[in-house]
Amino acid sequence: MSNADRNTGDKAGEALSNLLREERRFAPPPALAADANVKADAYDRAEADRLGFWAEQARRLDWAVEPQETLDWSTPPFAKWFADGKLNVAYNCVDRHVEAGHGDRVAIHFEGEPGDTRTLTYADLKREVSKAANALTSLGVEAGDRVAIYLPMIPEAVISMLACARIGAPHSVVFGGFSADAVSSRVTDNDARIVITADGGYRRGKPSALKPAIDEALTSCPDVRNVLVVRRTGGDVAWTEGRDIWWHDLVDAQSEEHEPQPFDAEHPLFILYTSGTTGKPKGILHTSGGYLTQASYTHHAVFDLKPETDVYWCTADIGWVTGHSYITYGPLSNGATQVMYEGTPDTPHQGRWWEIVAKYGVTILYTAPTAIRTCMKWGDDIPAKFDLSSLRILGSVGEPINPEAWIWYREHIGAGKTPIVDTWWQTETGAIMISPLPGVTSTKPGSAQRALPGISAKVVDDTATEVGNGGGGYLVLDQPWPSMLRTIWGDDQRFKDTYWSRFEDLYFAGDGAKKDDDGDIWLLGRVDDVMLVSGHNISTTEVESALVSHPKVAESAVVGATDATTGQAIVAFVILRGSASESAELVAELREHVGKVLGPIAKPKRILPVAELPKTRSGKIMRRLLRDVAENRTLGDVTTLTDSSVMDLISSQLPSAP
Ligand code: 6R9
Repeated sequence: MSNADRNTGDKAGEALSNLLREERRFAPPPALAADANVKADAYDRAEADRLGFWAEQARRLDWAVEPQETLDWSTPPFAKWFADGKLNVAYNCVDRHVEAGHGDRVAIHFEGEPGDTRTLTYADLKREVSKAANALTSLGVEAGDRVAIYLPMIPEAVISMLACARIGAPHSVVFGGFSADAVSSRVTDNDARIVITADGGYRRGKPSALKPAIDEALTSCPDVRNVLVVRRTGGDVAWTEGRDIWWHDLVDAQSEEHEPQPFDAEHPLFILYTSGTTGKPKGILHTSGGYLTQASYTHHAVFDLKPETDVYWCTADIGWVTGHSYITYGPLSNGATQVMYEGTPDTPHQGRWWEIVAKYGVTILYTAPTAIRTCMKWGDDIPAKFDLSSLRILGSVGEPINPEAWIWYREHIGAGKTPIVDTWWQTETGAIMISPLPGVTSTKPGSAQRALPGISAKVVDDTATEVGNGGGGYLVLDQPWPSMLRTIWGDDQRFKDTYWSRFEDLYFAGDGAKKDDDGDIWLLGRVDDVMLVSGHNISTTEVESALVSHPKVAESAVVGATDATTGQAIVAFVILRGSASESAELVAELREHVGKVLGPIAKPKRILPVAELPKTRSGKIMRRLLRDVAENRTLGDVTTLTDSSVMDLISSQLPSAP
């Protein structure tokens, strides 16, 4: 995204439009297009009557009281969708499928990391969710009370979320890899009185304890009454009598009957914290009817789910919004059969994911660019050993996907034929906003392309003026959408300041974007990550994509470090591919390569080969920490890193700055 780009006389800007010169196009397979759940007419219908379109999508759900009112936008930015309707979210995700005669359909094929498996049909899920709902009620949980969930990727994670939804108790899932501090700050912020956790889970071939983090966190959360503990690993746990309760003691003793009560469409469903780059984590609040409408519709439209025949697998963790919307609420509201995997992709071998795809006949796979690039690094021969012919749609989420990784995904995982849906959205948007439709869109490697039917996204400049085709600027949403966040928990002012103050009446997503000549959207990463080099705005994403397009580079992360002459200087951290070895010649070659692809202005000043990059649990590179390294500062907050030792590794590998 760049001012320079908009200035057509600017050579650097022209060179930086390289990404937009990606000319490969992939039309949908004809059979898929012919049978697609959503066809091109959906765009026109939604365009003609956006609210009518969403009212129609709301009818995908079973309402106890059908809504008459679609949107109340009388006090922006506080939206109410379907406000006079009433529904029970868990009923929509479970019971109604059983009532429709699909009780025997598999809801979850669970694959534990050690190789243990469990199959839950929709009838099983209904029993488990009902028992868990009764258990929570027996602990005094009432509608509106918050429940914190800190679990590994096991079925109880989904069961707990649905049990909370069933009794109207908003859940707050905290990623199982987060520290005790992260748990206590979240529990304190939303005043949860009950925590659901496990003794541990399996990661990288061994049990990894969870309960100790809860015990530590709760020393500063005196109001938590009970901790419900799932036994997963069988490891020893410290026990606080009167507070801690085994799940199998309490839940298994409950009745399998539970009558779901309807709640208002605007009843809070969950709070999920996003860390952002600065400040304390924001508790993003989502409510029931609008959220479920859009999670359900987008899952149906973007993944073209056919519940009778598809086997769907989203590799995200439940602690990320992707796990909420595309493991729990979207797929289950649509009656999907899905795979849930507990562990890491390389345990016990680097082909584990592909083995799982072959074993369950997965037809739809949804994962993140970071995982795709990791698989690329491990080598083409690994997926080649497995039968992946069941796959028919591949999805990507979390970061811009480099064209290089996109093509690899299609070729090596999708046999050169599956559509790829690159889905842009955020914790705050609740559900997918910009994405190709697999039966409609001719896809372009690296572009999320177009707002979904019913969604309006624009790219604007500093003055909120929409840019033309070929222009770049800020991504904004100029119309409310059903699954939009309702506020930041307990802080309406921060909600307004963070998202609605940069531009009047527009939701500012914080991402930079460009429009190509067809008007398709290309995401360029967080605007905080845009570099200003000698007066030119250069996006980290573009320089990273240029580096990854070199055959010897597997992954890269680019930051702008303060520089006396140029304002900011481009510093690139690169992970080399298997056989490439580090040398001054290679670094020079990479600089030249970037110069050739993007133009001399984008040549990194320094290129530092490293073994690992610091990432969040959802696979986003923490450029803030790399900036600290590049500018020789002490590191900021590392609590949301997947592996906090990587920063020590990187620091120890680097020569000090010149
Ligand atoms: C779902 C999720 C949101 C931020 C978002 C953007 C980045 C997500 C993307 C993408 C380019 C995509 N992002 N999907 N960037 N292309 N397909 O990731 O939510 O964790 O809240 O992150 O992720 O920068 O603003 P969340």
